[in-house]
Amino acid sequence: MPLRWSDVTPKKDYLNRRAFIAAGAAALAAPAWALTGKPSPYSTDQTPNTLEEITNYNNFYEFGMDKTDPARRAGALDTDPWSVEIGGMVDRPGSYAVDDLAPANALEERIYRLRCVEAWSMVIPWIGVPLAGVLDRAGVQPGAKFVAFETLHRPEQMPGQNRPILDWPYKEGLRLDEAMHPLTILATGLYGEALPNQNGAPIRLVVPWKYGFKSIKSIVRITLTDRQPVSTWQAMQPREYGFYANVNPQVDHPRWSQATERRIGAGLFGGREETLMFNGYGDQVARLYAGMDLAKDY
Ligand SMILES: Nc1nc2c(c(=O)[nH]1)N[C@H]1C(S)=C(S)[C@@H](COP(=O)(O)O)O[C@H]1N2
Ligand SMILES: [Mo]
Repeated sequence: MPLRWSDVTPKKDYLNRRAFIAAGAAALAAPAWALTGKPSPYSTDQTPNTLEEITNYNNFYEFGMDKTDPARRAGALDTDPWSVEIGGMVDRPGSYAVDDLAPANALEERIYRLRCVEAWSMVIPWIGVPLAGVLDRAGVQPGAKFVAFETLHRPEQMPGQNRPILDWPYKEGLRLDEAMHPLTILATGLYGEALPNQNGAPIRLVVPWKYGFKSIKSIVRITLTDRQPVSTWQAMQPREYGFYANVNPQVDHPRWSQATERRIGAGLFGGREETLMFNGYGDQVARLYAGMDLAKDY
């Protein structure tokens, strides 16, 4: 049975959280959810990483390349006001507010594994909404086959964008059926709070069966298209990073094995875990790739 947030949260944090609610300390991301703890059949029952781990070990190159750079620098990003431009092959293009895309009463908790292509992993209790519902609201037109995403470009607040580390803004893409899959969410929170900036505030993609780089942060643009978009990492190193980027222990990165992973927080003696096909979500997503050669379409 899927666990509730209160079951999986270390007692200390849970009590802190209760104190936080009692103090009415903030406009919470999900007051309704926090009280009902609506569990999800899509959640793993594995123990989530701590908030400390999830918010201090990040990849967010807009703030630097070290794992601790985002925690130190992303606080400077102004995420309010924020809007997401939805366009391309949709019936209702326009500028959507975050609260409009992910209203408090629609938020769900999804406890997902996150497997970075660098071979480390975490378990993160996201709060968000299925991307499918957002796309349905925008009205996907019949000819659309892919969804392209873009991160904010604001070098004044994202110091990494002043350097040619990547081809800014960061871009990602999904095939339409991947985007519509019920596991695919837009997250606006984690651990029952609004999303910390270093995790991609105010709204980011989470696609748990793909390498972490597909889960693009701080999204400002979503475009429906009939052409396969080129994502940032794919454009940088096409031999190393493909469009699909499904977690696959049988297809090694040219420079390292993908057979195992290091769970953050497992400690020095935690050992490595076997990486699972589709990051363990194969029962739910393998059908999307029937007939494809995943060594070729990596
Ligand atoms: N815009 C943007 N999105 C991004 C990245 C980035 O550098 N910039 N890094 C990606 C990578 S490589 C990973 S593993 C995840 C990490 O998410 P987390 O820091 O919330 O765990 O974010 C992904 N989304
Ligand atoms: Mo990653």
